[in-house]
Order: sequence, then structure tokens, then C-alpha cells
Amino acid sequence: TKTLKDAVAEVVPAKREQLKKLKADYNDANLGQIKLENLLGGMRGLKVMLWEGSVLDSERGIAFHGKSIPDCEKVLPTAQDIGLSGKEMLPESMLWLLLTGQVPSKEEVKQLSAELASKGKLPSYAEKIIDSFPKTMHPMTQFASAVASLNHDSKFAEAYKQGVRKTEYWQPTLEDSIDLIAKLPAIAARIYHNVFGRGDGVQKIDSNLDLIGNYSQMIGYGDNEGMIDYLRLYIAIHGDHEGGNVSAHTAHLVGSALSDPYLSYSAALLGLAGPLHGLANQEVLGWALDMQKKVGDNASESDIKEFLWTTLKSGRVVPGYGHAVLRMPDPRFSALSRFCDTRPELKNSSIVQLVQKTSKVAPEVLKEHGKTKNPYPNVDAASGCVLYEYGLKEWSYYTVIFGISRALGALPQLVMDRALGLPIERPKSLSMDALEELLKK
Ligand code: CMX
Repeated sequence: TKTLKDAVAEVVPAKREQLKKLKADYNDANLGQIKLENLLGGMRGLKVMLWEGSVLDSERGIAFHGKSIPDCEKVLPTAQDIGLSGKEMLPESMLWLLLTGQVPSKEEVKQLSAELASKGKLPSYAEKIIDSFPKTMHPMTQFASAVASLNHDSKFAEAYKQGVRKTEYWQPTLEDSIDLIAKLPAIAARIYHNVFGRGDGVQKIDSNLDLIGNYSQMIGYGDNEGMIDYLRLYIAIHGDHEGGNVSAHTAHLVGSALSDPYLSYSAALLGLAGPLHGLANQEVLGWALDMQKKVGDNASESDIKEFLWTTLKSGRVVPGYGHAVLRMPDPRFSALSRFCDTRPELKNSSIVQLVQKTSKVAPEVLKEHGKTKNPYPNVDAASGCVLYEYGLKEWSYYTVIFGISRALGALPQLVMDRALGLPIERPKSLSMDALEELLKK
């Protein structure tokens, strides 16, 4: 059976060739104009990054190497496929797809699962660092700090120091990336135990379990099949959302300075911790519970509408709605809704029902409100309430789970960045005075 490293090694020459040809054929081609509104508007719409794992289309949603979420659900190996129970695609399968562009076989996924389990234990210095954080420190701050600390053992940093050739950078980058993905569950579980007292605090790894089977065990959900499969789906579909979002872009930017994968991904996590990005799933739940308190269990559409208007009139955004790129309901939201419909324990949950009802009413209200360019739910509208229903009620922890996932997309791109020899990022900035001078000409 092919290892993931073998599979990446096979892809690298073709990718290098493709880039060479692109440069030779089109180096001077125009990819669009830059307007002042782009510069002032968070660089929206500017085609300025190379990102291999996925492309986001405003009308069709995300595609991972051309495969939509429903396509992935059909072809990517599940837990059942590697001899465990569970019907959802495995994050390991998504990682393989994102790194290589290929659908892995069941055997390849099983082998990757075993490799991750063998690398999942934390070094004792990292455990001590995590244990030294105050319980009151936000779990995301703890997560990012613990990830940064692992650069102590970075194979890339060591190889760089030893003067490894540029063409070989991708190899220790891949090794660090796999090591880090393997250790994220143990870091996240230790933080969960320290802050909230849940899980047994040991982070024991069973070599027969998949990455999320082990993570679930560590956070005290080892016997909850529904939750384990939900986490697999959640973590697989949150893995990548093309390159321009804050977390992915940050990993790429910091990595472009040849900071190793631990430093690059730590920085990405700090961006994920912002309320307009990853923290939104925490915000949605607080808001949905407030609504539930106000409108009760069998709320009518007009009660929900009234609550939405109260939120909007108080100058707040409706959390879980809108998107910087999408102009349709987020296919990740649809995938999580489909999961809820297949599980009896979720189908009858009052908070899940309220979230689903809201997703039918809110677009109309947001259209009438007339500000957001996308009145439809994004993935965060659903993700937190399912965790809540399964008993994981500590909202300030939700973004940590997102943080386990985003590594599946951000780290493979770092490997590709190094394989393609992409340069340090250095866009041009201008002051307002300099802009005025330029524009008056
Ligand atoms: N409720 C109310 N108003 C909203 C809104 C919402 N859900 N979404 C956008 N708007 C408002 C914006 O605040 C902006 O108002 P101003 O002109 O007064 O500043 C206006 O509509 C236009 O914004 P936009 O171009 O449609 O959206 P942006 O690209 O600027 O922002 C996002 C995108 C996601 C930050 C925004 O829709 C938002 O704040 N949503 C709520 C938070 C959320 O759910 N975030 C999760 C994002 C998912 C992810 O990270 O993957």
C-alpha cells in the first residue's frame, strides 16, 4: 500500500511542470483590474493567490480538487470502510484528497490512520506548557500557543539549519504537517480537560482507532457513535475553503517567510479565533439559545422573524448568516442539516429544529433588511447547536474543533508552496497621501 508521502512524491513533479508551463505560456496575462474599492474593501475578489486544495464558487460552493461535498460523500472512505463503525467520510480521506488530488483507497486511509495514531502522543514539554496555562485563558489562545511550542521539534526548521536544498523543502514540511495533524487532537483534548474538567485527562491513543475516534475517546465521547460520526463529518468538511480566508491565508503568508508548519499554523489559529471567522460558531449558539429562551420550543415563523428583527435593529449581525464569497446557502450547512435529518437523537432536538426553522425564515428577513450580499446560512449556523445537543456545551471550545479541521487544508498547501518554490509574500501598500498622488495623475 502506498504511503501518503509516496503519493505526494508522485504528484510533485507534475505540479512543478504545470507551474512551469503556466509561467511560460501566460506570465504576462491579465487577471483583472485593481480598483480602489478592492484595496479598501479587504482585497475582495482580487485573484492574487495560488491555492491547490479547493476552489470556492460563489454560486456552487466549495469544490475540493473539483469534488463537491456530495461528491466527496460518495467516494471518500468512511470509518466503516476501514473496519470501524460510522458512515461519514473520514478526515484522513479528506487530507489525502487535499494533498494529492486523488481519492485514496480504503487500505491507504487505514494506513494513514495508523500513522497518525502512532504520532499522536504529545511530548512531555508540550503537556507541561498546556498545563501551565490559566484556566481562564481562552481555549484558542492555549491552542495556538501549544501548537507554536511544538516548533521545538520541527524537522523543517532543523533541515533548514542544516542547509537542505530548496527543492527538498517540501519533504520535512510534509513530515511536520503529518506530525502536527496527528497531535492536534491530543492538544485539543488536554485543553478541554484542563479548562472544563471533561475527558479523563490522559489522552491515551488506541492504535486501532481513526484520528477522530481517538479524539472522541480523549474528550469523553468514546461511546457516543452519533457524536463521533458528526465530528468526522464536521472536521472533514471544514478542512479547506480555498486560500483567501483569514486562517488559510495566514498559514500561507507566515509560511512564505519559511517559518515552519508549527509556527505557520499557530498563526492561522490566532486568525481563526476572530469573531467574524472561526469564533462565529460560538456566537451562533449563544444567540440561538437566547432566541430559544425568548420564543420557546415550538416557535412560530413570526416569532422567529420578530427575534431576527430585534437583533438587526440593535445594530448586530445575525450570526451564522452571510459570507464574504458565497451567494447561496453554504453546502457545508446543507451537509450538516442532512446529518441531523438522519439521526433520531438530533431530528427531535428542539435547538436543532429551531436552527433549521430559522434557516428557512432568515433569508427573507435579511433580504428585506437589505445590507448583506448573501442572506443565506453559512456552516456556523448549524455546527455549534449539534455539539450542544450532544452535550458538548462549552461554547468557548467550539472554535478549537474548527482548528483541528483547518489544518487539513492549510498544511497541505504549505507542502505545495514549498514543492513549487513559491516566494515570500510581499504585496505593495500605499498611504492615503500616496494614493491621492497616484490617482490624481
Ligand atoms: N447580519 C446582518 N448584517 C450583515 C450580515 C448578517 N449576517 N452579514 C453581512 N451584513 C452586513 C455587513 O455587516 C455589512 O454592513 P456594513 O455595510 O454596515 O458594514 C453589509 O451587510 C455588507 O456585508 P457583506 O459584503 O455582505 O459581507 P462581508 O463580506 O463584509 O462579511 C461576514 C462576511 C461573514 C463577515 C458577514 O456576513 C458576517 O458578519 N456574518 C455574521 C458572522 C458569521 O456568521 N461569520 C461566519 C463566517 C463563516 C466562515 O468564516 O466561514
